[in-house]
Amino acid sequence: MDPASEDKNTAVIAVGSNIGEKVENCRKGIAALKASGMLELVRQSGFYLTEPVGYADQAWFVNSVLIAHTRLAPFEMLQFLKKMERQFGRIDGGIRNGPRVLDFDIIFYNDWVIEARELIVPHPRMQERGFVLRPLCDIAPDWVHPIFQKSVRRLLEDIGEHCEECIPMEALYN
Ligand code: PH2
Ligand code: MG
Ligand code: MG
Repeated sequence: MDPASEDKNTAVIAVGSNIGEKVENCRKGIAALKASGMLELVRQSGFYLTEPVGYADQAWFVNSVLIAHTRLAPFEMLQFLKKMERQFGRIDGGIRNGPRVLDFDIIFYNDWVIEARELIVPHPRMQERGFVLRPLCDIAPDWVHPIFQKSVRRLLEDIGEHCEECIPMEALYN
């Protein structure tokens, strides 16, 4: 094994915005993650325009998913991502599932299962969310959910018809 990869973890992070210049917010947020040097971006999905889930009376979201290598431990990564959200004007609290300038959620962290008050990994609702599974299936269809023991592709198939609208943004300009 490459000795340099020994303490390297692989995380999946979901990115979302539904306030203001949504694509720009996501792009700048992702650029800030890169610039921090705390994460090394391995892959990024395209952007999707997605119907709001959980709280319907709000604007559609722009969503994307990233795969990153990091030496941050899960809780360090959570604190770091929250700090980045605040830098983009995100205020703690607010409506649950409500509008946000920038949202970073940890979806997977290696194949670890974490069930703490502050952090649950895999993300406890990712298996219901097309806005996570659709973009993730584009970049890591074979990633296996460590609890359900199903691939991302399979989880996406399982939600089938019960998926909110997720429109690849390239499709809007063709
Ligand atoms: N995020 C939520 C709640 N609902 N819906 C979509 N389409 N995309 C999101 O990123 C999203 C959501 C809570 O963070
Ligand atoms: Mg979220
Ligand atoms: Mg969040």
